[in-house]
Amino acid sequence: MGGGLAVFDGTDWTVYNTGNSPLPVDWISALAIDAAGRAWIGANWGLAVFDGTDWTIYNTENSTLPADWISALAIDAGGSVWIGTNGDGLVVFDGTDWTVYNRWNSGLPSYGVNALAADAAGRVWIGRWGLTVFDGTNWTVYTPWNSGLPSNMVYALAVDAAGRVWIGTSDGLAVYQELILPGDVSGDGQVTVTDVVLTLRYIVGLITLSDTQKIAADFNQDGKVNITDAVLILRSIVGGKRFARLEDVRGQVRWGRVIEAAGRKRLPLVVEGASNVYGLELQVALPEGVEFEGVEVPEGWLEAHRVEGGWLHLAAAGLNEAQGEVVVLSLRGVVPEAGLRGVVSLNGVKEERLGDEVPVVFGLEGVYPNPVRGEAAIRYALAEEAEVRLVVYDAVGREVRRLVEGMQEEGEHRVVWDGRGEDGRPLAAGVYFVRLETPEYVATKKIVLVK
Ligand SMILES: [Ca+2]
Repeated sequence: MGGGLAVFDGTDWTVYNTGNSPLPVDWISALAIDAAGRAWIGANWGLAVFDGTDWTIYNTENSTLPADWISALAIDAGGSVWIGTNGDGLVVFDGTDWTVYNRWNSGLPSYGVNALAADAAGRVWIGRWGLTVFDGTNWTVYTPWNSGLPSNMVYALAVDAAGRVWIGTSDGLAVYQELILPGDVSGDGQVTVTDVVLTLRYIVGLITLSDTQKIAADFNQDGKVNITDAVLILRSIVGGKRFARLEDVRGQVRWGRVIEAAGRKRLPLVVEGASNVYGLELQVALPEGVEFEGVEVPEGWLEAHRVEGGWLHLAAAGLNEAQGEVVVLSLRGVVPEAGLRGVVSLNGVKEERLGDEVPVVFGLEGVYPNPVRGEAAIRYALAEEAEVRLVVYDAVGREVRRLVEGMQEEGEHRVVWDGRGEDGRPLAAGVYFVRLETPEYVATKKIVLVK
């Protein structure tokens, strides 16, 4: 007797071993805890999962796990379990399939794995002979010959909340921190117009960015990526010149008169008394029957836009000041005289509502974007103060996330859903429903979550 798995809660030690649990051996060589609180336990006979009640054992006899000697474990941001073996490569288990990476089919420099860690950007760090990082596509190997790693024998790994990688080697402890060049969204080592375009495309939801890319895109480091950053990145490319402060933006935003030409409607967005307008983000609802055809932005400005779920989302930035008709939308259909309802932000600093003269429709107005990648804004309006429940259900009607529960004021509300369930874990791709309930009113909208 002796050995086994011990759990210390601050007061008591609970020991699990072959005598009192289904553990097949007492020698435990790797551990990881997943987001659901389950313990993944590795030893030289396979892998055990303990959820606090039940034990599940995986080994080469009862599963397609390719090796029995488990030397390292880590769980990535998506919930997949990474399993390092002593000599049979690296295995990833997504809950269904076991995928094996080794020297033959990947960039791994050795057959065995001593240590594993997963970072917030979805990368897996692998220690044994050197330090290898796998981003899902590429394998990069760091050794004392191509990096500051003090030894090529890596025995332990951890990633902290700031993204630093702590590396235990045979020759001391090393800490690795990636340098992120502000504005270098593409990660090619320089800041160019491409980075501005990527930022604009990200703002309107055309693309997603990794955590590292978001840090690079957040030029003013205020924790969010918006049109301010796009303008600042653009300015950093030109450099040298003195630019007006984005905070000094002035002007009154309104819709201009709709003009019909060649079967199309031109709807200008006017900034009256504009001063220091260098960037603009616009989100407007397209009424039933109104189709978006295109957009004109000031000369020399860059823009990205996206039309989805009845919404137009536009982000534009430039080095020269915009005045007068800053944006002109080209539309088809019956455009309301009062223009379109929505929100506009100048420089990412000054936000104004548009088209408020249009009567507000009460109820669940929409989900944007839909399909949802990452985050979606759910908009609804209340005719009067009311007790509100806003809940997301899965396709079979199970409640997966309660977004709002309580009294809310009359008027418009906007709630952001991050695609996660009540436990904070990302939900699987598929069909969901968001349901708004007040004592007077119930409405449901379908949401498609994509990865
Ligand atoms: Ca920012």
